[in-house]
Amino acid sequence: MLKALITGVTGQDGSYLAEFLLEKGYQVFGLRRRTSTPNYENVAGIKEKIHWLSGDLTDLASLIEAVRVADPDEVYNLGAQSYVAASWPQPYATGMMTAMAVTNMLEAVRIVKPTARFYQASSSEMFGKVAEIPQSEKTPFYPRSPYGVAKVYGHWITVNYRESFNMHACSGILFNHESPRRGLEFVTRKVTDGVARIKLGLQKQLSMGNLEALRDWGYAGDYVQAMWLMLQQETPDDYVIATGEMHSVRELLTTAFSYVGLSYEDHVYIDSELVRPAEVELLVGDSSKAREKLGWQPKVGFEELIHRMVDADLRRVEAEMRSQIVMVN
Ligand code: NAP
Ligand code: G4F
Repeated sequence: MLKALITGVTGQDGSYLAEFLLEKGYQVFGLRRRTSTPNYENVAGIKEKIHWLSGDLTDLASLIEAVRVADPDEVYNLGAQSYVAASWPQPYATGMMTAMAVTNMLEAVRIVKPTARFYQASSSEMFGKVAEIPQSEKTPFYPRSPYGVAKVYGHWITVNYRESFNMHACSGILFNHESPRRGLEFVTRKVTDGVARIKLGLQKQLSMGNLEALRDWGYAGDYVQAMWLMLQQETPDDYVIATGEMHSVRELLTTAFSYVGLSYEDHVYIDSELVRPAEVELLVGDSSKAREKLGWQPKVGFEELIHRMVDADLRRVEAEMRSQIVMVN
């Protein structure tokens, strides 16, 4: 039986990847750091099937022990401080969790199990102030946030370990991908959660930042398959994963509000505090290499994705309302 170790398993991508690998018959080990309020919501359906290991990406000894216990064939390094906006107020912590942590994880693998295949969660944020449209594996990086800078480090240290130690290390340069499990602070989920609350009468207004930003939004469930495909190749390499379609935050608002018969203009206001110190205005990916070499392609389109997310938030908020009524009675 193949064994996989996933960092960030409680996050959006980690939970979809764990489900995908369990389905394929893998034994899945999940690294979990200690938090004062543990949150297993994303992995609720598979919690008992995961072998839990205690560790923190900033603590090399814990990672060495995790790799020793799991003895993995494949390691997926998805853990990070992943919210771009938080990287300005917390630049050092972001550097430790998103950049230096990659060296820690690579070192743990190199020392304990150098033959294990390694996946690094790189990001389209590395393209930042984009040098060309669309962005491919050949596009130069110009990060625009401490998060983007940290991801560039993580990307290059992965390439460096591949070249220095002949490790099977891949870097997936993934464009934005979303789902009902997306954190509530990210723009798609903030909007779909806001739409559900407004529709159900719990909220009237929604504060937003830059509505003109353009993103290439795909479905997380499709993207974790690309991670796995990368590690099945004989030769390790780097791949852009994207839909190739670009939409603005304004279009996102129109799509989500109109789906429930509302108009975003009646509810949205701009809060200048939400506008970033340096913005990534536009991201759109060229994933032809992944499509040709991995045979990967996205299945869920933008509109379907946003509709699914609104539906899921409507169900969740309604359930919360019902349980509150029961508690009051
Ligand atoms: P996410 O939902 O924010 O999940 C992040 C995970 O990292 C959580 O499980 C979190 O655990 C864990 N983590 C954070 N700091 C840690 C530490 N010090 N030690 C151990 N675990 C730690 O992120 P995601 O959207 O699934 O993204 C997964 C990865 O892909 C991230 O590296 C992200 O930067 C990258 N990425 C994401 C996208 C995207 O559009 N989603 C695009 C490109 C790249 P807790 O529950 O304890 O916080
Ligand atoms: O949803 P976002 O916060 O995602 P962002 O910054 O693109 O980063 C995400 O994708 C990256 C891949 O490109 C990942 F590496 C990263 O981990 C993360 O998953 O913001 C998207 C856009 C930005 O331009 C932002 O300025 O939406 C704009 N925006 C406008 N109003 C807002 C808001 N973003 C958020 N979070 N909240 C707003 O109210």
